[in-house]
Amino acid sequence: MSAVISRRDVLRSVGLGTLALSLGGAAGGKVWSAPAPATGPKEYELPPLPYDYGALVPEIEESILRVHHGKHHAGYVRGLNATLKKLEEARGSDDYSQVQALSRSLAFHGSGHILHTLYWQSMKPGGGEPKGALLKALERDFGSFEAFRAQFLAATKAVEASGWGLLAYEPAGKRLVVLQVEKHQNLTIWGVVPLLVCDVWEHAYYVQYQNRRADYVENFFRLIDWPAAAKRYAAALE
Ligand code: MN3
Repeated sequence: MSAVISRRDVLRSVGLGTLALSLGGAAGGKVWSAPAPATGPKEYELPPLPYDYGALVPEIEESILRVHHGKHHAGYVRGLNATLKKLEEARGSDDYSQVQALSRSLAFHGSGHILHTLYWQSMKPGGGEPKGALLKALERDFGSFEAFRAQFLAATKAVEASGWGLLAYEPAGKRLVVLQVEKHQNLTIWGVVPLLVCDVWEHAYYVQYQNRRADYVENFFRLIDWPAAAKRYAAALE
């Protein structure tokens, strides 16, 4: 069963939110079909490509796209759902002995899913050139479109081993940046919106707690401003 839903909804359903909308330009258009989001907690699903497997020939061969989407990306989605299930079991049995490996697995498969979803949406047959607000922002933050292009190509070519070249909007400074994503499993899921955070660099607690980080973390937990987190959560859903 599938329904045509807005690009914004599709992006939200995979957690891309503002980042992807900023990259993608126009929001709100009904640009592709995807399974309608289920109500309540749901499993992640492999989104269909927004074009045919052969649509990017000659730049990308059909066989590459078929395996990349149907095997690699699908594997991330399966791994993400399996990891979430294991975390649910850990909570159920109050057994967090595997939490480090599971957190790594969550980040690895979560970022793999989000970045591949964005990758498919970052291309279209024939491509094109930026215009409007995105072009103005590229010119403002990189000096010119050509300078952005040079930096993006250089950074992406220079990613060490496996990874990604990424154009992103940095909301604190309200600017576009080019990032190299090395080992996307390094403990984040790209595109997440932070709601609350606990600093566990030693400078945050060592003078008072020395090596008793656990005590500090438990005391931090008592200090959490939940209404503020709730506001950030509401804003993230907008
Ligand atoms: Mn890939």
